[in-house]
Amino acid sequence: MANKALTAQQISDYNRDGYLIVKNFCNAEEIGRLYSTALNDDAMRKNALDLNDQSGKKTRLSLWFTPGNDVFGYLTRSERMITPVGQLLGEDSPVCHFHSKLMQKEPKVGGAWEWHQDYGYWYKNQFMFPDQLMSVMVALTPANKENGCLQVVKGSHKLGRVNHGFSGEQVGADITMVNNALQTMELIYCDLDAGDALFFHSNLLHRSEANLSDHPRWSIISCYSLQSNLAYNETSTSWKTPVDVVPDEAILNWDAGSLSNNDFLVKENDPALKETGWEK
Ligand SMILES: O=C(O)CCC(=O)C(=O)O
Repeated sequence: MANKALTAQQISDYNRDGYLIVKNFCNAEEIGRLYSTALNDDAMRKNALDLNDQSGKKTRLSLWFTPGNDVFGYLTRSERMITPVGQLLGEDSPVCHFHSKLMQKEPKVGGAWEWHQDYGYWYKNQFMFPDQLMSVMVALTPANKENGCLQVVKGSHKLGRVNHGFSGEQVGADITMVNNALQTMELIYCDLDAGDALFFHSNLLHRSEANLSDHPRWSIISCYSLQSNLAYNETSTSWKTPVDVVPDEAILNWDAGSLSNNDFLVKENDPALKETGWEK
């Protein structure tokens, strides 16, 4: 991606639709380095959590808060990432990294995600402003209808937050509201090639189906907030710490450590996870 800044048209598309796809956000060499770290880093593997979907299929992810000096830290702190995120969230306050998740949807076993808004989880952390929260999914493998790509309801971020209840170990949006939204707005399958990025608003309704194909569907999802967006019920700290931005070349050219020093979410130790489902 040669030019880091989004165009006025891209910003207006995001504001209208609640999402934006940027093709070739990472090149093949960068994805190669990220994907091989995802597969081989010990800390990433040891800290993977399995969450049950409604049907009991497992969806595996590793989640950490503070972005480090590893190849995923370099991606999530890169100018290429932070410049557009700042444009979309508003440039009057520094961008902070809430957390990142490596989503590991294995062939045949990778579970579904129920319809939800990310703010359906995050209002429990008492973040004040959903417009100042967003996620960026970067595909490490192709994602398509066959292997359970993300589905979004175009424009649904304008609904505001809808009610959420529990669904397996996940949180699910009120199905009446989801069905109303699906009758009113367009359902989009976000077909991504490896290296493409999907930027989406914290109130965008989205889900994904299980991966019943023979191919893995792996991605990293990084969530960002602005420093001005206070979270009154969140014990991690990176959400209020401005991102220490690195040049894009870091992803390929800088020495990258293991993720072993990262502050991973540990399911067993997290009271919120035990009591009320996991804290996404
Ligand atoms: O990766 C997926 O399939 C869904 C993830 C998701 O919905 C989320 O992290 O909010």
